[in-house]
Amino acid sequence: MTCLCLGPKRSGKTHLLKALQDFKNVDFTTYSMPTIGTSIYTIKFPKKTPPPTKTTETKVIPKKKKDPKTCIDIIEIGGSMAPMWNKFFSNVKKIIYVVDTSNLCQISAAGVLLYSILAEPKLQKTKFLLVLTKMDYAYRQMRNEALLMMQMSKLQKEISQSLTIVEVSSITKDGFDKVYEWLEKS
Ligand SMILES: Nc1nc2c(ncn2[C@@H]2O[C@H](COP(=O)(O)OP(=O)(O)O)[C@@H](O)[C@H]2O)c(=O)[nH]1
Ligand SMILES: [Mg+2]
Repeated sequence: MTCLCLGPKRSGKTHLLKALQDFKNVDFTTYSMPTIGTSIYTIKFPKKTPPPTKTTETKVIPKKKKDPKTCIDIIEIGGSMAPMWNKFFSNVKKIIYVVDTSNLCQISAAGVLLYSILAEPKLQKTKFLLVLTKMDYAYRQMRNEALLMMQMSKLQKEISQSLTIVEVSSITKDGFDKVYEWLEKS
Protein backbone atom coordinates (compact mmCIF):
# COMPACT_ATOMS: atom_id res chain seq x y z
CA MET A 1 0.00 0.00 0.00
CA THR A 2 1.42 3.34 -0.97
CA CYS A 3 0.80 6.98 -0.30
CA LEU A 4 1.19 9.44 -3.17
CA CYS A 5 1.58 13.18 -3.31
CA LEU A 6 0.16 14.72 -6.47
CA GLY A 7 -0.71 18.16 -7.73
CA PRO A 8 0.11 20.59 -10.54
CA LYS A 9 3.65 21.78 -11.22
CA ARG A 10 5.05 24.13 -8.58
CA SER A 11 2.01 23.77 -6.39
CA GLY A 12 4.28 23.14 -3.39
CA LYS A 13 4.48 19.35 -3.09
CA THR A 14 8.23 19.10 -2.51
CA HIS A 15 8.28 21.89 0.05
CA LEU A 16 5.33 20.45 1.90
CA LEU A 17 6.90 16.99 2.12
CA LYS A 18 10.32 18.33 3.09
CA ALA A 19 8.82 20.55 5.74
CA LEU A 20 6.75 17.68 7.10
CA GLN A 21 9.88 15.56 7.13
CA ASP A 22 12.19 17.93 8.90
CA PHE A 23 11.10 21.50 9.25
CA LYS A 24 14.53 22.87 10.17
CA ASN A 25 16.21 21.53 7.07
CA VAL A 26 14.09 23.27 4.48
CA ASP A 27 15.93 25.83 2.45
CA PHE A 28 13.37 28.41 1.48
CA THR A 29 15.91 30.78 -0.02
CA THR A 30 16.80 28.86 -3.13
CA TYR A 31 14.64 28.30 -6.15
CA SER A 32 13.43 24.75 -6.06
CA MET A 33 13.80 22.52 -9.06
CA PRO A 34 10.67 20.87 -10.35
CA THR A 35 10.57 17.23 -9.41
CA ILE A 36 11.46 15.17 -12.43
CA GLY A 37 10.12 11.68 -12.09
CA THR A 38 9.42 10.63 -8.54
CA SER A 39 10.98 11.09 -5.14
CA ILE A 40 10.24 9.38 -1.89
CA TYR A 41 9.97 11.02 1.53
CA THR A 42 9.80 9.27 4.87
CA ILE A 43 7.77 11.36 7.25
CA LYS A 44 8.00 10.70 10.97
CA PHE A 45 4.97 11.50 13.04
CA PRO A 46 5.61 14.01 15.79
CA LYS A 47 6.10 12.33 19.16
CA LYS A 48 3.18 12.60 21.49
CA THR A 49 4.15 13.25 25.08
CA PRO A 50 3.43 10.09 27.05
CA PRO A 51 1.18 10.35 30.11
CA PRO A 52 3.20 10.87 33.29
CA THR A 53 4.08 7.64 35.08
CA LYS A 54 3.13 7.42 38.71
CA THR A 55 5.95 5.20 39.97
CA THR A 56 9.57 6.28 40.03
CA GLU A 57 11.07 2.80 40.13
CA THR A 58 13.14 1.79 37.15
CA LYS A 59 11.40 -0.51 34.78
CA VAL A 60 12.81 -2.98 32.35
CA ILE A 61 12.26 -1.38 29.00
CA PRO A 62 10.92 -3.94 26.57
CA LYS A 63 12.69 -4.31 23.27
CA LYS A 64 11.32 -1.84 20.82
CA LYS A 65 9.29 -3.40 18.09
CA LYS A 66 9.33 -1.72 14.75
CA ASP A 67 6.08 0.13 14.85
CA PRO A 68 4.90 0.85 11.33
CA LYS A 69 2.83 3.71 12.59
CA THR A 70 5.71 5.97 13.60
CA CYS A 71 6.34 7.02 10.04
CA ILE A 72 4.96 6.90 6.54
CA ASP A 73 6.59 6.84 3.11
CA ILE A 74 5.17 9.26 0.60
CA ILE A 75 5.99 9.25 -3.09
CA GLU A 76 5.92 12.57 -4.89
CA ILE A 77 5.22 12.31 -8.57
CA GLY A 78 6.30 15.42 -10.46
CA GLY A 79 3.51 17.59 -11.85
CA SER A 80 5.00 17.32 -15.34
CA MET A 81 4.25 13.62 -15.18
CA ALA A 82 0.50 14.15 -14.77
CA PRO A 83 -0.33 12.26 -17.98
CA MET A 84 1.46 9.24 -16.50
CA TRP A 85 0.14 9.43 -12.95
CA ASN A 86 -2.22 6.55 -13.56
CA LYS A 87 0.75 4.21 -13.95
CA PHE A 88 1.22 4.57 -10.18
CA PHE A 89 -2.38 3.97 -9.19
CA SER A 90 -2.27 0.32 -8.10
CA ASN A 91 -2.60 -0.32 -4.40
CA VAL A 92 -2.72 3.31 -3.34
CA LYS A 93 -4.00 3.82 0.17
CA LYS A 94 -3.76 7.57 0.41
CA ILE A 95 -3.31 10.54 -1.89
CA ILE A 96 -2.26 14.02 -0.85
CA TYR A 97 -3.35 16.45 -3.51
CA VAL A 98 -1.65 19.83 -3.31
CA VAL A 99 -3.21 23.00 -4.69
CA ASP A 100 -1.48 26.39 -4.69
CA THR A 101 -4.02 28.94 -3.46
CA SER A 102 -1.84 31.86 -4.59
CA ASN A 103 -1.93 30.78 -8.22
CA LEU A 104 -5.22 32.03 -9.56
CA CYS A 105 -4.61 30.61 -13.02
CA GLN A 106 -3.98 27.13 -11.69
CA ILE A 107 -6.78 26.53 -9.20
CA SER A 108 -9.61 25.57 -11.54
CA ALA A 109 -7.27 23.44 -13.68
CA ALA A 110 -6.13 21.75 -10.46
CA GLY A 111 -9.77 20.96 -9.78
CA VAL A 112 -10.20 19.33 -13.19
CA LEU A 113 -7.09 17.27 -12.64
CA LEU A 114 -8.29 16.20 -9.19
CA TYR A 115 -11.61 15.20 -10.68
CA SER A 116 -9.90 12.95 -13.22
CA ILE A 117 -7.96 11.25 -10.40
CA LEU A 118 -11.06 10.75 -8.28
CA ALA A 119 -12.76 9.11 -11.26
CA GLU A 120 -10.02 6.48 -11.58
CA PRO A 121 -11.54 3.02 -11.00
CA LYS A 122 -8.38 1.91 -9.13
CA LEU A 123 -8.70 4.75 -6.64
CA GLN A 124 -12.26 4.31 -5.44
CA LYS A 125 -11.13 3.13 -1.99
CA THR A 126 -8.26 5.59 -1.66
CA LYS A 127 -8.42 8.30 1.00
CA PHE A 128 -7.79 11.83 -0.22
CA LEU A 129 -6.32 14.84 1.51
CA LEU A 130 -6.80 18.09 -0.37
CA VAL A 131 -4.08 20.48 0.75
CA LEU A 132 -4.74 24.14 0.02
CA THR A 133 -1.24 25.43 0.39
CA LYS A 134 0.72 28.73 0.46
CA MET A 135 -1.83 30.13 2.89
CA ASP A 136 0.85 32.53 4.14
CA TYR A 137 0.54 34.66 1.00
CA ALA A 138 -1.54 37.81 1.43
CA TYR A 139 -2.91 37.53 -2.09
CA ARG A 140 -3.95 33.88 -1.84
CA GLN A 141 -7.49 32.75 -2.47
CA MET A 142 -9.42 32.13 0.71
CA ARG A 143 -10.53 28.58 1.41
CA ASN A 144 -14.10 29.06 0.21
CA GLU A 145 -13.10 30.92 -2.95
CA ALA A 146 -10.56 28.25 -3.83
CA LEU A 147 -13.10 25.49 -3.23
CA LEU A 148 -15.63 27.34 -5.34
CA MET A 149 -13.15 27.68 -8.19
CA MET A 150 -12.48 23.96 -8.00
CA GLN A 151 -16.24 23.29 -7.92
CA MET A 152 -15.70 21.20 -4.83
CA SER A 153 -19.26 21.17 -3.54
CA LYS A 154 -20.45 19.68 -6.82
CA LEU A 155 -17.52 17.27 -6.89
CA GLN A 156 -17.99 16.05 -3.33
CA LYS A 157 -21.55 14.99 -4.10
CA GLU A 158 -20.35 12.75 -6.91
CA ILE A 159 -17.40 10.96 -5.35
CA SER A 160 -17.30 7.82 -3.23
CA GLN A 161 -13.96 8.51 -1.54
CA SER A 162 -13.37 10.19 1.76
CA LEU A 163 -11.89 13.62 1.12
CA THR A 164 -10.44 15.81 3.84
CA ILE A 165 -9.60 19.44 3.15
CA VAL A 166 -6.84 21.28 5.02
CA GLU A 167 -5.32 24.73 4.70
CA VAL A 168 -1.55 24.72 5.03
CA SER A 169 1.53 26.89 4.80
CA SER A 170 4.83 25.09 4.43
CA ILE A 171 6.55 28.29 5.59
CA THR A 172 4.69 28.92 8.84
CA LYS A 173 3.77 25.27 9.39
CA ASP A 174 0.14 26.26 9.89
CA GLY A 175 -2.16 23.30 9.40
CA PHE A 176 0.63 20.72 9.77
CA ASP A 177 -0.99 19.15 12.83
CA LYS A 178 -4.00 18.27 10.70
CA VAL A 179 -1.80 16.78 7.97
CA TYR A 180 0.09 14.61 10.51
CA GLU A 181 -3.21 13.54 12.05
CA TRP A 182 -4.59 12.49 8.67
CA LEU A 183 -1.39 10.64 7.75
CA GLU A 184 -1.32 8.83 11.05
CA LYS A 185 -4.83 7.49 11.11
CA SER A 186 -5.06 4.42 8.97
N1 LIG B 1 4.99 31.28 0.43
C1 LIG B 1 4.97 29.96 0.24
N2 LIG B 1 5.68 29.44 -0.77
C2 LIG B 1 5.66 28.09 -0.95
C3 LIG B 1 4.90 27.23 -0.09
N3 LIG B 1 5.08 25.96 -0.53
C4 LIG B 1 5.89 26.02 -1.59
N4 LIG B 1 6.25 27.30 -1.87
C5 LIG B 1 7.10 27.76 -2.98
O1 LIG B 1 6.51 27.35 -4.22
C6 LIG B 1 7.49 26.97 -5.17
C7 LIG B 1 7.21 25.58 -5.72
O2 LIG B 1 7.30 24.64 -4.68
P1 LIG B 1 7.68 23.11 -4.90
O3 LIG B 1 7.52 22.44 -3.58
O4 LIG B 1 8.97 22.96 -5.61
O5 LIG B 1 6.50 22.66 -5.88
P2 LIG B 1 6.25 21.24 -6.57
O6 LIG B 1 6.59 21.40 -8.02
O7 LIG B 1 4.78 20.98 -6.40
O8 LIG B 1 7.09 20.22 -5.88
C8 LIG B 1 8.84 27.06 -4.46
O9 LIG B 1 9.48 28.23 -4.85
C9 LIG B 1 8.46 27.10 -2.98
O10 LIG B 1 9.37 27.84 -2.21
C10 LIG B 1 4.16 27.83 0.99
O11 LIG B 1 3.46 27.19 1.78
N5 LIG B 1 4.23 29.20 1.10
MG1 LIG C 1 8.43 18.89 -6.62
